[in-house]
Amino acid sequence: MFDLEMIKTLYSNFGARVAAGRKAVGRPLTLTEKILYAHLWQGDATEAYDRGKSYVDFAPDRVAMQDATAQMALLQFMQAGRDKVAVPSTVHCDHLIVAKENSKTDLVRAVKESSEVYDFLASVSNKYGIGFWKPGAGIIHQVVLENYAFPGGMMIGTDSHTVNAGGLGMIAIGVGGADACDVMAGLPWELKFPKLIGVKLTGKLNGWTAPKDVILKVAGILTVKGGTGAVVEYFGEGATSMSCTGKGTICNMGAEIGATTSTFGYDESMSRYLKATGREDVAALADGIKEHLTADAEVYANPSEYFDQVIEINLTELEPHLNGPFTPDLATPISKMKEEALRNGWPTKIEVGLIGSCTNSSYEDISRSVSLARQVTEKGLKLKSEFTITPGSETVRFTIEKDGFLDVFDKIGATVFANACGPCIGMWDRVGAEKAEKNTIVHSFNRNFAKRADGNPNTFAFVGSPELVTALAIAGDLSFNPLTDTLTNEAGQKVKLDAPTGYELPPKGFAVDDPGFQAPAADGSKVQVKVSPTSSRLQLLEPFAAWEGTDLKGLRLLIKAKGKCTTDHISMAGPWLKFRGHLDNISNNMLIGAVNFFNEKTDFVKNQVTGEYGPVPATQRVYKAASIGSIVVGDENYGEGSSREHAAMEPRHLGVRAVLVKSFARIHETNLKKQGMLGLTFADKNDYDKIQEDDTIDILGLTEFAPGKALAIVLHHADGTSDIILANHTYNEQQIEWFKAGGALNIIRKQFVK
Ligand code: MIC
Ligand code: SF4
Repeated sequence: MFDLEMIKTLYSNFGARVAAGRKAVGRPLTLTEKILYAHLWQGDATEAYDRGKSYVDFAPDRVAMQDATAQMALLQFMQAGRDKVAVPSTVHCDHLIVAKENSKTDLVRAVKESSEVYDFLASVSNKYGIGFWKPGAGIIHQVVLENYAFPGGMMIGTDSHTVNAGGLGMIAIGVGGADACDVMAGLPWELKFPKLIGVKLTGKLNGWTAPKDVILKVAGILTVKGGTGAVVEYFGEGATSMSCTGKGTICNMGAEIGATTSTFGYDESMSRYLKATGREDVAALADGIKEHLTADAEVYANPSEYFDQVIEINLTELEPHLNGPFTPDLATPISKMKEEALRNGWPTKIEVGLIGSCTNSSYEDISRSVSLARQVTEKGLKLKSEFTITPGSETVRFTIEKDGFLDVFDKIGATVFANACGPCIGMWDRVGAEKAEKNTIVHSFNRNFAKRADGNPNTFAFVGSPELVTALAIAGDLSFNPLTDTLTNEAGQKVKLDAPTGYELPPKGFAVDDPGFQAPAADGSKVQVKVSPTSSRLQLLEPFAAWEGTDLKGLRLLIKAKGKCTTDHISMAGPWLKFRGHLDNISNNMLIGAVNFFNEKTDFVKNQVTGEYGPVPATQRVYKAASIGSIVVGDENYGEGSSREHAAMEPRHLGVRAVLVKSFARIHETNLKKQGMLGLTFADKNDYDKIQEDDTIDILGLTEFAPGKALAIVLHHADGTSDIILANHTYNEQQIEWFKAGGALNIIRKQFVK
């Protein structure tokens, strides 16, 4: 068991900290506020913070990193000049494993292909006191839930789905590597005090409906930007009657509505989960302070007085949903799918059903899917689509194998991939994907942006619960509604699938042979970290140059991105994941997925020096070589999706000076600031229309750059006319210092490196 002493210490002060918070705020507190006020960097609260406005310094208990982001986080940490991490931290190897044949073969291949990166991560972890979870151990968020998450704790992680740990009553937040670097270096972590969204769950889940449907429904209501800057707190009888891992699923996919995080109050389901995962002591400690691990009674009795927004969902009436294609907030109840698919021309033949991922691979999820898979044989059916399973951790995989579930899947012809992200992040060597044929897949992951799973822009991906995905894979048909429709079996009879059933936790307990953990050296001072100067996968970082102290003039427009521009569009994953530790090489994917407003094409922009059209990265490299600064213009919710700071570091590295958009997603905006970039928003969103392809652009007001003060942008158009527009920003004093220093790390380095 990890962290027991740390949890004891935290809990021993928790009540007093909460009381100080309550006194400062002057009213009963939500759970979110309790956890936040209990983690103030300064200790006891002395003032009430303004939700959605105040920047506050926090002291998180823990840091988690996955391999694709840890490389950059740790390359930055190595520059900070510390001997050891200041708070408990872990690295998890899960993103770099390509799913192709089966778990064993795929894992062996990945270890061979990525040995340089794994060795680097293992040795940095060993040196600096970081716990290391080997490839095959599982997906970061599942491993964290099983081992580290605890009620009332605060954690940050270099992955947007860190929020999964809200299922165990944490405030767990996804951040860029530079933020993780601060906390590991012993510095406070800054966050704008969030707004609060309360979701009251009444009734009880039943039949085909699963926890996933709660978040699919919430995503439909709030959309991909509705949660921005807010923490979503779930409560009510529907919350307490749900499993802890089900709560994890709901919190996990809260990343898709842009929420800072989501959480649930401590309850019996969490206690049961803690006990089942070998943490009886943590459960006992949590029982001891349980009144502080949920909101004050007045809050849930009268939610609209305490939350900025309240949503109510009756679980008894909630229908299974499918969200998609191409965006996780397009929610369709299964009973409406037939007509919606017809109306929109979505292909209804399902090629592949994929279950698992960090979102949905609990013992409960798998057992419920198995109850459907069993009916294939029992009812003389045949699986109509391909079907794959990616278990979330070795503990889950070992246990479901022991309990005979993998045999059931095997019998119906399913493939079990390695305990890793695999198809969820484009690490899927899908046969025929390069043909770019229009096709449909259904999965239980969380994201379904274009090209995400298999690189094919014409794959229509729909997100559903594992049980619905299983039923749809059996039917092979997107318009099949298992609640009402029948299937024709091999003998020509009409049969109906029984609703799924399963176990919240393994009746005979979890088991595992080798969980895949490697503890760090007690004294890492002798451990050598090697990075070959000729490596194509790892590159030591050079500090970025400081701001030149003047306004930025004569910038060229690199691209005016149209519509959805997620971090997948800015820095694609899949085949590019292999360059996550090499800034110059990965910069060759910069913005290649973004749609150019002027010609509707991707990766095809006008080079203002030559007048010719070409790929975005190559064009930017021409500007860089000629020392011409450039600017990227974007639409709403720019940088939605992941925490990958590469999406901010690549433009920084290649000489883009500013990103000017209608609105930002939270993590990406912070990542830009951290790397010393200018992240600006149009004061008047209509000014987006004034940006022309041949514009030369000045940014004025930087010498008086101050919080709350807009900057002026001059657009010099090619016809000799010009427009002056205003750009807002959210930089506070400290963040302005990051900009001036050329990046936050340049400031940290000064503190530690003598
Ligand atoms: C994702 O789901 O997009 C990822 C891959 O897990 C990312 C992190 C990354 O890009 O490495 C995330 O969600 O933060
Ligand atoms: Fe991995 Fe997908 Fe989860 Fe991201 S969302 S951590 S890629 S399984």
